[in-house]
Amino acid sequence: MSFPKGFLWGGAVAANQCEGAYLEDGKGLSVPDMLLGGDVNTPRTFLPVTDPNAFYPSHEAIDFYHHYKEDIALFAEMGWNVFRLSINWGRIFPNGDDEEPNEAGLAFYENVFAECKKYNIEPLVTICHYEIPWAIVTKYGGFSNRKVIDLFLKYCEAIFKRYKDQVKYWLTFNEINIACMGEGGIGNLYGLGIMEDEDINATEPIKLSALKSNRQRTFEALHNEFVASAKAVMLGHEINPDFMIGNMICHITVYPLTPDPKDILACTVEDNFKNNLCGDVQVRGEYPVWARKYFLDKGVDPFFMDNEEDKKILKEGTVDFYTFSYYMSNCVTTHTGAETTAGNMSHGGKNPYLKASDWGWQIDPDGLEYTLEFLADRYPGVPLMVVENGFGAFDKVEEDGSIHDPYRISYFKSHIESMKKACEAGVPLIGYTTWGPIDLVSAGTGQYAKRYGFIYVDRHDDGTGDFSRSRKDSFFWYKKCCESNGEDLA
Ligand code: BGP
Repeated sequence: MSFPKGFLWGGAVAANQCEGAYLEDGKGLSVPDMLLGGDVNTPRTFLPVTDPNAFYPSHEAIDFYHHYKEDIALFAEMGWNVFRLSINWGRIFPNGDDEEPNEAGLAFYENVFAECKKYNIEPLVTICHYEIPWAIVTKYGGFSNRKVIDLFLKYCEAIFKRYKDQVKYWLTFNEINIACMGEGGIGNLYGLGIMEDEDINATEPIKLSALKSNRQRTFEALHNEFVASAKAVMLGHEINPDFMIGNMICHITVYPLTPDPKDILACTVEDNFKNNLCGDVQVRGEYPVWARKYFLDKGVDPFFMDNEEDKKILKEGTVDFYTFSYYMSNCVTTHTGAETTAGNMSHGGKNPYLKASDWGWQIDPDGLEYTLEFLADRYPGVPLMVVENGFGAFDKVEEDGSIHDPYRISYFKSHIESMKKACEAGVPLIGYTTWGPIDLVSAGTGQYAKRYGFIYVDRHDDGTGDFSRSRKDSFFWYKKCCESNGEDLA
């Protein structure tokens, strides 16, 4: 028996990358609504005012807001039993600190969950997927302000209560460790809702990588998010003890580039800091033993680690399961002159044994097996779930409308085979949601052209397209996979 009975098969999206309708039914602006598109060579930029002449991809995205019935029917046709989606915080609390939640926003997701139920698809809901309300950025300074913990909990309370009989699986913050990637910038804005005043008031587009950041503020804010996440877990369990509430880590698997012991040490430091720090706090309920020194080495005063009340909260609010995104791996070296390559929210060392996508993301299915087995050892007994994995590529529509995407099928096949080996080795893997089962806006580049879907959407970076949906070859392949519980991968 490879995949256990009841294994969850499906796909994952984020509200801001698929819904569109960015101001409809009372929704307020959120961070991605301020971002322009880029491409593989042109970084995405931030423009703090919505310029009527600029193209903001999240404003219409793929218009899931008006197509959700059709889309969920297609998901059901593939044989899914889970659908990961996020609630856009700004639909529920348009200004982040409103007295009452916005009824139209609550009703929208209620309808979406009802539609899932129709097909016996279990929703897996990310509470905050890079879509912090813009007013929380400008008025409160994002999670660097402790008041935002309470605003987040008020939002959690509204959705936990409203959907307590419709949703069982929840994730608190998408890729919470993005704060540990790169030097502030993108992590600060996407993950923590922090921008320095000078950037907020800018009148020209700013590259996300050029956003100013302050490390001390970043890690204080990350700590506040840990506290918010732990409190949300406790609150959720009070509202419905059957809730399963997990974390979500952007797992960038790393290898030493050479057997030089200095590379091994450097790789361990990188792995600990980028991948393990957040997971340890959320699963074990305390900072790992090396955290204090890591912070000090980075010039961060870790006073927040000694807050006795917070320590108690972190210990009580540990997650019920550990989830992560896995796209690629990178190498780490202390040697100069090594080649680098692009990756998910970060750059890393190029691996001479691996090929990469057109966006430079290295394809490493063995790394997924390695990662699953590593996590099962690190967090014994904690159920694991791969909640993002996928292949962004240019697709070509043939004259007869068909789309042949063998590269995508091959990517998924090899990664699912790796998961199967991990399950056979005893890893408690409970489910798998591919990233972008339907084409959507890329988080990193803001492109439509970087397509992930089994379902093609007629929408393009120049703003053309009629939003119509069609099935790619991979649609039929994934359908066989889901329907056979991962056995038929031919
Ligand atoms: C993850 C994000 C997703 C998603 C994915 C693919 O980091 O959680 O939101 O977008 O990466 O990245 P991209 O869209 O940049 O190709």
